[in-house]
Amino acid sequence: MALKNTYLIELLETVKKRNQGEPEFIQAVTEVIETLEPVIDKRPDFVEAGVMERIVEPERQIIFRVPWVDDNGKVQVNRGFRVQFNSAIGPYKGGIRLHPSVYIGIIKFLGFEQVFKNSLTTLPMGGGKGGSDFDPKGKSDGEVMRFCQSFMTELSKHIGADTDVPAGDIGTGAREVGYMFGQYKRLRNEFTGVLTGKGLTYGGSLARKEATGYGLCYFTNEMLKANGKSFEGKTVVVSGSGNVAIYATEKATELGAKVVALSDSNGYIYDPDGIDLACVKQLKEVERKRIKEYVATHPNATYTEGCKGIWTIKCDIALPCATQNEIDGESAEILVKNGCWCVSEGANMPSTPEAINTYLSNGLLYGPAKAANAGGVATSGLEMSQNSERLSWSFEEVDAKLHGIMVSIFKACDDAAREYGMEGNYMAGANIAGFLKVAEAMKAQGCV
Ligand code: NDP
Ligand code: 2IT
Repeated sequence: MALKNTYLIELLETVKKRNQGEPEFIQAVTEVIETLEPVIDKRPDFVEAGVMERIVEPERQIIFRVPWVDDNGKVQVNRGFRVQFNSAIGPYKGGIRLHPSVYIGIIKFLGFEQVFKNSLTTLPMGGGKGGSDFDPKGKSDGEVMRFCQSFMTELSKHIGADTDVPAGDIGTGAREVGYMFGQYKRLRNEFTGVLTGKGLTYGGSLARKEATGYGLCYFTNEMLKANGKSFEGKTVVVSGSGNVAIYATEKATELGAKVVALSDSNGYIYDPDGIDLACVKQLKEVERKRIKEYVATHPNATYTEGCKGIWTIKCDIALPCATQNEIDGESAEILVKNGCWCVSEGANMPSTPEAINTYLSNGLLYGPAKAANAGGVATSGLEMSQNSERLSWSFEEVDAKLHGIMVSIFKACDDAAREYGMEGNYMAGANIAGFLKVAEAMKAQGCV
């Protein structure tokens, strides 16, 4: 989409100049600015209040050394990040990514998207993100613990239950959150809800583990219903085999679909009989093994090296749940050619701009990440509420609240898209609806 508003064109130029070498961040900002054009045309008050210039600049960026000692007694040094992007509607909130590809541009794109996503949840949470280029793969529990303790020793100076509340993301699950929480508690001598995604024995919420994948399916189901369709009897491809992918597979199956593929960063499995999720959970959640091990016990399933080929599998619905830019223009064309009519995003920014253009120009139902995967952080918000009132709710209660939030997010996206004359463009709807609340709050609080 080409911008016409000269103010926004200049703003985007400034963002590009100021953030050179950070293509993921520029990609995320470009999409949002382009879809906000009709809002800005209508709301000169936001321009006057400098909302746009402020919303594309993080409030604070912290970069720090993370030294730790490996099992051979050797000192290792990683780089840690926390980007506190926007606190207009609540304390900074967002996950911690541990992956060798992490650098400031990745954390900034994730923090920026988190601002709009958290706004869509209707809960009072600002946007932030953190991480490190540490790779938990192949490390012993002791190494992961020493890394997490060192990471938290510095991070603890910048976060707090009413300031900034981190959680999981790629490479950060219950084990890592546990080690980080333990270190925070020791350093501060306080037991507060400073992290979410905690274990159930020390303040975690039931259904947080399932929330992103379940929420993705609840959102997608609303989108399908609104368009006279359903999951029933449909063939689904899910990428990744981590937290989001596993629980998206579980809920899609429960809703009557057949999930036939999963992947990891080495390759993908195809099982025409439908994925045996108990086996995947054992392999991934318990044994921390590679997805290719699945075929050893499933003779009808095949394993193929390389991740991209997963998008050549014929399906009705694709749920990318691995990582950013995993579907490019070429893969999107293949999906469409093979009859796929719905893409809904569990991962953050999994589709390149070319892929999104392909979905929209071919009339696919497209559920954008900021809305479709908001169930994880929404349930983190519910964990914060439970921690604050020192109570814990039942699985059913949390799941029902999550469901209600995902239904309302779909409605907000649908309504905003219609209001701005882009009916069915849920990406535009998500960006606009998420933006409006934050923009109003920023304007009301003055130039801060
Ligand atoms: P996990 O670490 O549990 O799983 C990540 C999965 O994606 C693994 O199968 C991993 O394979 C694969 N993957 C990661 N990086 C790459 C890569 N560069 N190329 C190919 N495959 C890759 O993470 P989550 O399931 O939590 O996160 C998945 C996505 O969902 C991310 O985009 C995350 O930001 C997003 N998300 C997560 C939420 C949450 O609550 N956890 C909430 C909202 C969004 P391998 O094991 O080989 O690395
Ligand atoms: O991208 C995301 O929304 C997450 N990784 C979850 C963040 C959170 O605070 O639960």
